[in-house]
Amino acid sequence: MVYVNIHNKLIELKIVYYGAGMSGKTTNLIQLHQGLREQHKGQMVSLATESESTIFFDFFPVELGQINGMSVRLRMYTVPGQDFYEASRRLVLEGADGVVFVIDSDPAREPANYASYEDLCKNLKACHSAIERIPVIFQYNKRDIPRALAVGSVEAKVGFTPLQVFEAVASRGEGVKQTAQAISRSVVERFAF
Ligand SMILES: Nc1nc2c(ncn2[C@@H]2O[C@H](COP(=O)(O)OP(=O)(O)OP(=O)(O)O)[C@@H](O)[C@H]2O)c(=O)[nH]1
Ligand SMILES: [Mg+2]
Repeated sequence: MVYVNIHNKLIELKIVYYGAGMSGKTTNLIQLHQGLREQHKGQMVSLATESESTIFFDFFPVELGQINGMSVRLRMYTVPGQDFYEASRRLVLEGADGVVFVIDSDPAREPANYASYEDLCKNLKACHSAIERIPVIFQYNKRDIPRALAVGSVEAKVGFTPLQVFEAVASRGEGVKQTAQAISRSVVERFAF
């Protein structure tokens, strides 16, 4: 949910990276954070287990600059994908203005991708939102994996058409910026126009 502070002339928009455990959400945010200029980013906060799974969330703010005399800040989050962090996922998703759904292209993770999509829909409802009501972009990550899932297969299975679809190899930084720019543009345009 967009947050507007008239006093400080600040608009904050929330973007959430959602997807199955180990699909590459945190890797996306780390790569994105590394690629941003110092003056445009705040510190990245990550809470992870020793085996690198996110426990609660990853977060950092991005300062986009001024639009119509207001400063625009994006708040970038990832949810923890592992099944047992259900409650944390809902808390992080609350108030999301846009979602990047990160798909693991490993064929063995096909059921996990579908389960995560269902979980996303369910949690959006619990947050009084819906997948059709906010910008959603799909990212097929791990395109370097042999016999990677066909792009479009998840959309066909779940019966949903996202605003845009990107391919990525987040561990090499490929496709990360394009995905982030697309969702950022969508949430800002939706709010501003
Ligand atoms: N082969 C390959 N591995 C990747 C890619 N992106 C991320 N990984 C690896 O996948 C593993 C999981 O990545 P994370 O970014 O921690 O995944 P996550 O989605 O944040 O996982 P949770 O926090 O448990 O939900 C790490 O070992 C990454 O290095 C990719 O494009 N290709
Ligand atoms: Mg993570």
